[in-house]
Amino acid sequence: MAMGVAEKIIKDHLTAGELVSGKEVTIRVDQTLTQDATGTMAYLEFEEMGVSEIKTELSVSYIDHNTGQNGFENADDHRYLQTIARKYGIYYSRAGNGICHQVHLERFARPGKTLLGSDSHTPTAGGIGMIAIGVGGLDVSVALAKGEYSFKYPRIILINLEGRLKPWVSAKDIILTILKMFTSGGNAGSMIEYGGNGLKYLSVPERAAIANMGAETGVTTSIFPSDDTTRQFLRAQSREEQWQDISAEPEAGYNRTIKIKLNEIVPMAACPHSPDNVAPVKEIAGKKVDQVIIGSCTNSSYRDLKIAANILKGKKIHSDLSLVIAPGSRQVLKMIADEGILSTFIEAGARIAECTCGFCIGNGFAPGTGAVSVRTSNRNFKGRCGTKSAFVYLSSPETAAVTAISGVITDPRDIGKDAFSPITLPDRFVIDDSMVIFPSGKGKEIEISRGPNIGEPPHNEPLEETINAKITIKVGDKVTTDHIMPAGSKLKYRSNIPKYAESVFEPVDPSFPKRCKENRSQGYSNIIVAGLSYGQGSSREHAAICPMYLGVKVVIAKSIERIHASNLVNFGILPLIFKETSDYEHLETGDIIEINGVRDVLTKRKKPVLRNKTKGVEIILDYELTEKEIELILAGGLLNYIRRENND
Ligand code: MIC
Ligand code: SF4
Repeated sequence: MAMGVAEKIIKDHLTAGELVSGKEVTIRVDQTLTQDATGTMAYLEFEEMGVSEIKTELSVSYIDHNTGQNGFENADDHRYLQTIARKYGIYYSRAGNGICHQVHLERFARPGKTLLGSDSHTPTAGGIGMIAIGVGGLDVSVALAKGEYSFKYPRIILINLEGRLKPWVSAKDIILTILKMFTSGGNAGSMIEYGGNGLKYLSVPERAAIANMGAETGVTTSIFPSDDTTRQFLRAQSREEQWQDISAEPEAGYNRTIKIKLNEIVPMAACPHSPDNVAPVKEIAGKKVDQVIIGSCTNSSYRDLKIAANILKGKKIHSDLSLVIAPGSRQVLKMIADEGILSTFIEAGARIAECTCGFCIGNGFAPGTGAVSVRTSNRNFKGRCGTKSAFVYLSSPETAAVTAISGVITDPRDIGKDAFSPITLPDRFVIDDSMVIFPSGKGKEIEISRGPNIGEPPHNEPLEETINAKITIKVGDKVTTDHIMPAGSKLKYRSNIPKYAESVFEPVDPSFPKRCKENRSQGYSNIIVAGLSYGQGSSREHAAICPMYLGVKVVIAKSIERIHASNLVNFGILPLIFKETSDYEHLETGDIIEINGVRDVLTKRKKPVLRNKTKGVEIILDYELTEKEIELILAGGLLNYIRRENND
């Protein structure tokens, strides 16, 4: 049967299951990536598995999220990560080397391979023609220990990009257009494959920007073919021997096909407070802006900074606004320095930030009260930037750069076609991997360094027969993992669960942890009730671990996003969905509820019935769990399950 790009690679890596949408498949994992904010917990979990070596071809631990090192906790985490990397033969990309997705694309991503990463934007590497999936830390630690990953085989959507973009319109505008079409919810269980004659005009970093922000639609991943453009990119990175031709066969079948004419795309921006709240820049033009930031794993490549510099050359930024440039990697930084692009930014009045995530995760550069910030990043959830009252717009580097000059949101096409010159990538990027510590083969004697802030991953108990609980919180639609587990200044507690758990739901209802404790002291478990697309956004498994630590046993929602749903299962929290969404109205915070015989119900694949004792109503619930996931839930999570397996 004729196969598409995704199908070919998955088939090539299949160790169990069939390629049928919705059915569980297990694939070999060739590569993993972690970053410091999710990595510490992932490696602590990996240590619990008691294996002596990793089973992947290549694994990289990146330090990029929290590099500000306010307090000792951060530096201690980095030291822990460095020693554990050396012990187990994992590559270690030091702070300052760049953002994991950008560096991985430049130096490690390979067409035809599979990558599992403990960060939701891992699909960025799909731009080079690999299957790259974002998951929770525990899934990465299992992949390190076993070399495998199981997931539901997705429905594959083919997006054909036809024709060519007009001047001043770029990859970010394509993905924002797609986000407008797809929205940020309801796409779990799908993946996107790109094709079409327009691909030849899109470089690998541009493809990567599109694959990166595919994460905001909630799809499992996005992938591009590996063609001559890919080969050229790898050649410029001195890795041409890693290229292989991977294209879809002409008769390949897809669950859905969409055509996008690139010459019809116009500059777009995601308006506050959701990446899918997309509008043409023309419609919002004229809005006064206080801050512009060009950076993040979406738009911080050499191409992105060069086009921004072309716009800023010889100009000064508006006096009422601050411009920040955060290059994606040390390679990008070195190249813009060598070519004088950095000077252009400095002369224009830009502030230069480290090559890290920083601002994107609310770690510095928080806008002022009620301020407007235009950023090239991928998430503008309320408060994520560090200021609850701020308004964040997401745009292309082109839109960001012209806006920095004019002081108001501006359509880059206003500069005029004549000023436009397309960016061509260099024949050779500057290559210097000296900020990566390579595996030495001498791991055995390494002693792992553990600072006082580093705890142990908590375990859950096996699922009870009857759930007797109080509804601890009821939230609405599109509640993100940033709402559940804020990052920013709290990032340093990622390896200290008791401390981090004090911040669960802080942006929504800071009294949540206290209520959890009260309910437990009265003999009740805790339950979270939510609307549509619960757990969007980040892959942070802390959004499951910390609620678990506070005694949350069940989440009931209208729908739950993919990565968060697996994180819940991994930590033994039962993810249930309403059979009838209108039943959401029958549950309120404080209601006492009971679900009887839940172990038996799950084992026999029956529908759980919830009795709301406070309101005197019964509600039928449902779930989307594989056989394996049910076993994990019954065991109280994946760590218990593995421990049991090891003891058998
Ligand atoms: C994010 O963009 O929210 C993060 C920070 O990169 C997260 C991971 C994390 O919370 O550590 C992600 O996207 O997975
Ligand atoms: Fe880092 Fe932001 Fe990318 Fe997350 S989205 S990996 S915080 S740059």
